[in-house]
Amino acid sequence: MAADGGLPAIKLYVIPGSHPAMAARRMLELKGLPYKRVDLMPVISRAALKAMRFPSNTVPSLVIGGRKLTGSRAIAEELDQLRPDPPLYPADQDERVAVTDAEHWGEEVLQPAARRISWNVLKRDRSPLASYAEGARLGLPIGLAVKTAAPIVAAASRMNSADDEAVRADLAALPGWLQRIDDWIAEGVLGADPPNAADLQIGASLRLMMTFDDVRPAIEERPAGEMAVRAIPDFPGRAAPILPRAWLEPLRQREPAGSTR
Ligand SMILES: N[C@@H](CCC(=O)N[C@@H](CS)C(=O)NCC(=O)O)C(=O)O
Repeated sequence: MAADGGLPAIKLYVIPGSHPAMAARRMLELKGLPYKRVDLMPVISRAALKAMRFPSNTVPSLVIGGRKLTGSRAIAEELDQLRPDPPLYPADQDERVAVTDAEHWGEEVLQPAARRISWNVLKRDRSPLASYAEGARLGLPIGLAVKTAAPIVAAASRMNSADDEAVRADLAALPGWLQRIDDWIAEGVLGADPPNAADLQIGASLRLMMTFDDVRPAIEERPAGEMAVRAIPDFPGRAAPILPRAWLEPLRQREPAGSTR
């Protein structure tokens, strides 16, 4: 069904604090497409999306003119076809391949790591949850949602394998990942203005990681962090330091930017 102005009606299903959902929100904003946002509680979202017969049970999921699709990459491609300007993918074929490769890596490597770190942090202390739900309409008061969130946080940690060993390994890998992102920025694959699909995919994961006081200092002052803030200017949520100091050691050992040693 067409919404006002001949555009199809668009409804985006998100979970507050979800980084791929935030990437989809930015895509719609950048393209100037009006849409209705539906906020879902984590874990419960799976049953809701399944009942609505989306292709998969994760967010972001999108209804567009009655058609249902799931996944940040599928959504980027769909929106680029619906409204090509500003483009999320370069017109030049080689550049497009480079951006799509970076986008895939962002979805497959960085996105799950950011998710594991988040649930591990929130498992240790649920009090920051409300800050991630800022502006969300969950159908119950945010305070109540947070108070009753213990089983949801436990289930989400389990479902996303956010165990200590995995998260410690993610943090050890992060400096190498950040270098890879900085390199892509130097090569012009990332850092486009307006942001491309890979900037939004990778930027959203970095922005989520930057809500953690433990991790933000390792990201914010490097090109990767600056790119992420340009791509996604607002990302709600903040969690005070909580992770074991030893896990953060690899993040402190970075050579100064531009060092060739
Ligand atoms: N890689 C997919 C997956 C998205 C995904 O796993 N989303 C999470 C939220 S960040 C989700 O829906 N989780 C369900 C849950 O928490 O129960 C994408 O980019 O769209």
